Formats: sequence, structure tokens, C-alpha cells
Amino acid sequence: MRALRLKEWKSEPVLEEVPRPEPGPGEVLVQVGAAGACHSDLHLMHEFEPGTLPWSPPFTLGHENAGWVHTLGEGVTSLTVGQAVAVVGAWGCGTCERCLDGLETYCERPDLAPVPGGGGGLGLDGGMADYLLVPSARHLVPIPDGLEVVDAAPLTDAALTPYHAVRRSLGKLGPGSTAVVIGVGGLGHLGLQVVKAITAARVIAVDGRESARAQASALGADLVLAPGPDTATRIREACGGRGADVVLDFVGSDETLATGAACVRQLGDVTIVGLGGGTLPVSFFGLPYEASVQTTYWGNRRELVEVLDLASRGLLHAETTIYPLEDAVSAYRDLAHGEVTGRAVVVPNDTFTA
Ligand code: FEH
Ligand code: ZN
Ligand code: ZN
Repeated sequence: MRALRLKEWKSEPVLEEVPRPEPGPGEVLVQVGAAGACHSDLHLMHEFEPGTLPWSPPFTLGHENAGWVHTLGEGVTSLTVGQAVAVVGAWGCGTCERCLDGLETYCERPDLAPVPGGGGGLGLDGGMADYLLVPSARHLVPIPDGLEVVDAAPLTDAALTPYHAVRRSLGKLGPGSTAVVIGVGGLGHLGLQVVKAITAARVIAVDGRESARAQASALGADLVLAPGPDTATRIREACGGRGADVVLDFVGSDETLATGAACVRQLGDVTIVGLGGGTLPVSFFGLPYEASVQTTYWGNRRELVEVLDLASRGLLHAETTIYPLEDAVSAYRDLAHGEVTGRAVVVPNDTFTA
């Protein structure tokens, strides 16, 4: 089968022929219908050093996957061949306190988990390939009727990650509240939709690209701003001087984090989702009283079920740019140049073949 392989840190991925894996007991072989190209993959290719993460290349890229059940390993009875499934990306040990709570992104047994906090495309072979070997049926969620595989794949990361971040602050997003979405890209354009779909908050969107600002307006942002020296002031003014209840930073640069800290309300949340490498000094008088700064990482199975439900009812929709697998390197190049509208999605197979 074809697979886009990351051979080592700081290297360009290579599309090559590799053996198609066979599922062992409890495992499932998925024929990949679609695999999203995540901005994090660019960090794997160009920036991360050995030791940045608790796993390392070589592996096949693609941690945002959906497809069809192709082969069931011995003992797997909860799925059927040909069934359309979305892949829950983080593959933990399944037995520790965090995994038993479904929070496999935060697995605490690196001695038991194949790749702690990682999964297919993050330390193990991922979905930028014709087939994906999934270690357990618990990592697969049936795609509801009304949703195509190619539309479900980007939801498994680009929607699931913002969904988890918003749910974490849900209590602060009631009537009269304001959420700020910084960065209206692959995750941000879905984060904006998540806020509108599951909260009563007004949304202020910030992005340096006119196309992204236009997209944010079309998606229902109440105010859209370009980044600049007065952005935080304008946000604070738009919130009646109080500041924003929740700031979702999908960029994570020094500048965007500083904007978040300068516009967040007392008791508000600044949530760092983007891997921009920025830092934010946190001190007693450096933030409004009782404001919190946190990171969040991806999401879990239960949240993916909820995201897929919202999407099947038209309440979430990933804007996508589609590439065939042989053009996957171009997808990442376009992503690196900021030339992708919405999410870049690679399609190894557009239909199921037994
Ligand atoms: C990947 C690698 C490291 C940190 C965060 C991520 C996210 O893109 C996972 O969706
Ligand atoms: Zn990702
Ligand atoms: Zn675990």
C-alpha cells in the first residue's frame, strides 16, 4: 500500500510503498477514506527535535482520519466490514485512571501505552496511507448517517480539539458572555462554529488574512478584527470594558498570547491550543484577577461522538480543500504557505473496496 512516511525529525515526508498490515487479535484494519493535514505535522517536519515528544519517527503521518472497516482482528464483534468509521486519535493504554475516564490523550502509563498521548500519525503509523491499523475497536466511532467519510475526517482533530477546549470553559460562556477566537484556520474556523453551536456567547474572531476574516463573518462571528496594536483594546471595548470571558488562541505565538492576556476578563480563561511556540509570563498583577491560562490537547471518544452528532445535524461543517494521496506533500506545502482555506484533507480512497 502507499504511505506518506516521516523518516526522521526535520525532514520532508516521502510517499512510498509499504506492506499492508494485517490486524491481530482485537485490532482493526481501516481502509482510509480521508486524512486531514494538521499544522502540527509541519512542526514534526520542520521544527521538533528528538525528545520534544515521547515518541519519534519513522512513522506514517496523518492523525485526523476516517474510512471504512476493512478487516476485523480476532475477537472484534462491535464493528462490521464496510462500516464508515471515524478514528479517535489518541491511543493510550486503556487501563490507567485517565484512560478509564476516556482521556487517552492524557494516558499516564508510558510503559503500557504504545505511544503515550500519541497514536496513528503521532508516533505510530497514521492515515496518510491506503490503510490504517487501529490497535482497538474502542478507537473507532461509527459515522452517523448524513455525514460522508471525507467530511468526518477533519472533525476528528480540527473540530474535536476546539470542542474539548470550549467544553472546558462552558460555564463561562452563558448569555452575555464573549469568546474570542484567535486564528481562523483549520481549527479556528471550526472553533468558531463550536462556540456558536453549544454556547450562548458572542464571538469575536481575529485573523490577519482577509479571506479568513470573511470566512469568520460568514460563519457568524459577531465582530471580526485584524491583529494589531489596538486589538486587545478593541476587544475589551466590545465587551463593555470588562474583557472577554474566554480567549481561544489557535495560533499560540508571543503576540497572540499577549493579546489574550490583555483582553481577558477577570475570572476568564486564556486557552492555548496552537503550537506557535509563544510564551506568556503569568504573575499576580500580570493578568486580571482569577484569570486562568491553560493548554488543552485534542479531545476524547465521547466528545468525538458529540462532534459527529452536531455535524450530522448541520451544526458543524469543516470547510475543506481536497488533495489525492499522491499530492499530500503539496497539501502540506500549501498549509505551510497559509494557502489552504479551511482544512486540507488528503483522500487515499474515495470509496470502500473489500
Ligand atoms: C499534535 C502533536 C503534538 C501536539 C498537538 C498535536 C495536535 O495536532 C493533535 O491534534
Ligand atoms: Zn493535529
Ligand atoms: Zn492509560
